[in-house]
Amino acid sequence: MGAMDDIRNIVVLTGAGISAESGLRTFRADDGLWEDHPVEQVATPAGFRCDPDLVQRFYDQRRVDVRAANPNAAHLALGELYARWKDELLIVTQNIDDLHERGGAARVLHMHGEALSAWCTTCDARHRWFGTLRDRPPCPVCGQASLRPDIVWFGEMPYRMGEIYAAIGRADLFVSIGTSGAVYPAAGFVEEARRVGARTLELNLERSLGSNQFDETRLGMASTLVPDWVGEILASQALRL
Ligand code: BJW
Repeated sequence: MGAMDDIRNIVVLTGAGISAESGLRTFRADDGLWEDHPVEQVATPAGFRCDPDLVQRFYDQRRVDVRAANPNAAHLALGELYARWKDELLIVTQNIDDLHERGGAARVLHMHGEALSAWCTTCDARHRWFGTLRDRPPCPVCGQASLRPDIVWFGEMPYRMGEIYAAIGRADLFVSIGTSGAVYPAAGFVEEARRVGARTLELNLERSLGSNQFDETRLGMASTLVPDWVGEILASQALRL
């Protein structure tokens, strides 16, 4: 994109596409997660009430998959940006994996929850969780067998929205990586970024639903596009210092 020399504060939004090359399936592709598991069944509170065993098994398997995956070049590039960027950088992810953290990004907001977290619906405690939930283990705090995946399903309020909108309000650049733009409120962040005067850049395999709202769209694989963009933005910072 054009002159990047006056960019200080950056908000990066990521989606399933950034983890696709780490072997984690996206949702809406032909071979995506929703192909085998209808969204109403596994990603809504009603689906959980209707068949908790099926939903717990689905997320038990997602937990296994996340632990087996490794960060790819896109996560690592954002980790490097995190280490070297001197002004504000906030990574907001819709992903429930921990590949940003393992790629070196220390501060990541998981707006749709985390695979490796369990939430007790009795006492509201959250626990880092590596095992299964389908066998109904007791909550380590209150002892009740009421742990569910700490995941934001459709109709539930995404996490940390106040912090996210505050960061967008300060942003000079908003970058969206590997998301189809099908799910709100994340799909509306680009509009908010434009409203506050930030530049907007999309890095994705194909045009997202909100693609026409971005100042610039670059199409390709995240493992190529993200390191290239990180190289550019770090070079612009070096020129400024
Ligand atoms: C690559 C690549 C490579 C592939 N390199 N790229 C306004 C209008 C209409 C509806 C609503 C609205 N506001 C709210 C709603 C309702 C609803 C919603 O958005 N519905 C839509 C279907 C329209 N939203 C909600 O309910 C949200 N809550 C909410 O709004 O609360 C307020 C409220 C509460 C109560 C009442 C009323 C309002 C909650 C949304 C929760 C989403 N949860 C999920 C599942 C949980 C996590 C999990 O199981 O992992 O989150 S759904 C699923 O979609 C998951 C994802 O985080 C999310 C986004 O998907 P993502 O990441 O974009 O993946 P894909 O597969 O769609 O796209 C991948 C992209 O990558 C593609 O474009 C590929 O091309 C690309 N790609 N390989 C680069 N190598």
